[in-house]
Amino acid sequence: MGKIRKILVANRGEIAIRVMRTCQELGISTVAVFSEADRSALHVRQANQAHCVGPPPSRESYLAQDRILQAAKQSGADAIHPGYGFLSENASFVRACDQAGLVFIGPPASAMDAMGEKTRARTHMIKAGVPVVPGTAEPIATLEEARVTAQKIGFPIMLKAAGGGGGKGMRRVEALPELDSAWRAARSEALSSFGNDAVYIEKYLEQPHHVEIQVFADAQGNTIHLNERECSAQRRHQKVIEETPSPILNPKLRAAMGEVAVKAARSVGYVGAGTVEFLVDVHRNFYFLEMNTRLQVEHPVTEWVTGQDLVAWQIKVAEGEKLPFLEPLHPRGHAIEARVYAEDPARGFLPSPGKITYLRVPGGPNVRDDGGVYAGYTVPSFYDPMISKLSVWAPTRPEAISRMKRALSEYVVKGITTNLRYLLAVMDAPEFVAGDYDTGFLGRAHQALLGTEDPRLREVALMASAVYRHQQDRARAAQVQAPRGTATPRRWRRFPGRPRS
Ligand code: MV4
Repeated sequence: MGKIRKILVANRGEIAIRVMRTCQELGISTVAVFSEADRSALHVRQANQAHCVGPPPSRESYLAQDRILQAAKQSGADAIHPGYGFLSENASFVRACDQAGLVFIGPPASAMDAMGEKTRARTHMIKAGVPVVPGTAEPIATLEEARVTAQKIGFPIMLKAAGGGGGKGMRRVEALPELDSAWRAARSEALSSFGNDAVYIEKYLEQPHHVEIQVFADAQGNTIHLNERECSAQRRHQKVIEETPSPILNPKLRAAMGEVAVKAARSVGYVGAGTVEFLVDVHRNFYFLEMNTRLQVEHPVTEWVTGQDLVAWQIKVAEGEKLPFLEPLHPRGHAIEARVYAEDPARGFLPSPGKITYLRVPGGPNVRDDGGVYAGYTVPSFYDPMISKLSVWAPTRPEAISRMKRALSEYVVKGITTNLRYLLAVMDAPEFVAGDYDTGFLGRAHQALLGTEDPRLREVALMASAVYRHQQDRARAAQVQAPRGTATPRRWRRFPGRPRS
């Protein structure tokens, strides 16, 4: 492993830009790949070179391993950074990179294999002495076995797809009579989502928190953690707000979780940046949930409090360098991230692709916008509608919340609908402000967060529109009253008509 000179970023949007920014600082040349829907995307403009890898559907472009590898070869890249999503956790792609002599900036394929399937990961973790949610390590073969096992564990239980993730193929079961139909539903959803109908059982944890630990390992066997991120503010398994430190951890619990996360990573021979996800129950017991073998969307909050560039260290570790920040690391202050989506909260968070006609991105002290769009850009409908991640840092949590509210209120996106107002409402939600919100928070607060329209604002809007119309009409009328005898088009003389937009 030597110095990397050129990196192909096998991704799009904000994360592709994020990775390229660090490459540029390190003097590393960048290659973008793009689909036909992304010709005018910002990540293409950020890169030193760009290769079209296929039609809009991800399967034929960003997920097409051969086309990505071909672009890497043609461009003379010596490494591939996968970002998150797409090919980032695909062990067969890692092997294909290895075979092509390309450095994959991420963990070895064997670590991905170990963590990819939930039941296999649970088996590894139990062996390593990592606490997992009580339940089975192996898939359940028959409905009869499910009945016996569920009764032994005690209801409520959770059926989970072995191949799964993201809440698919997951069913909560309150009591024995419901097991039959839940079993069938979980299996068929698991099969259609993951091509694998294997299902296992866990004890159901009521109102857990989702807390994850950032880990980092180098190829020399040094493994450390960089504290936690609180990610309980999710809706439908999509994170909306992330923060660090978690308001529910104390130093002792943090140290215990960090130690366990490092143990988990070491046990699978992990190298690079990874995240160990835990569920934390009401008694503050914590249980391994899964490991994400990639850089996470929410890594900026960890960068804020540690002052480190995680992408830079991914690259250095891939070059064979030792980790520089062997513990103790002393994270400072508080950071919050809000995900800005092109979606309409009032219409069930329906994606709202389309042309951005005006964009004002917030700035000022300790505000960071990881964006992937620009004014005049059309957000395509083919991909995830996240357009930016807004993150802030402050010495304390209340100050970080104030700063986030200030930054959100500066944000202006016209032409498409965004969740910006919803994000502001989250910052004002009593549960969030109190700092004790579990994974059910956004669901419970749903109506309050959508807010009600202020009738006075409706009146103001009507008046403004009447004034605007009046001015337009006067302007047109002035044009109509052209000097006598000039050749004013006949249609103008009758009535100015509606202003054309
Ligand atoms: C659970 C759980 C309660 N008990 N497992 C949802 C996504 C998947 N990765 C794990 N999930 C859950 N697993 C047991 N045994 C509750 C959830 C859960 C959840 C977890 C993390 C973040 C948000 C969540 C929202 C709803 C349910």
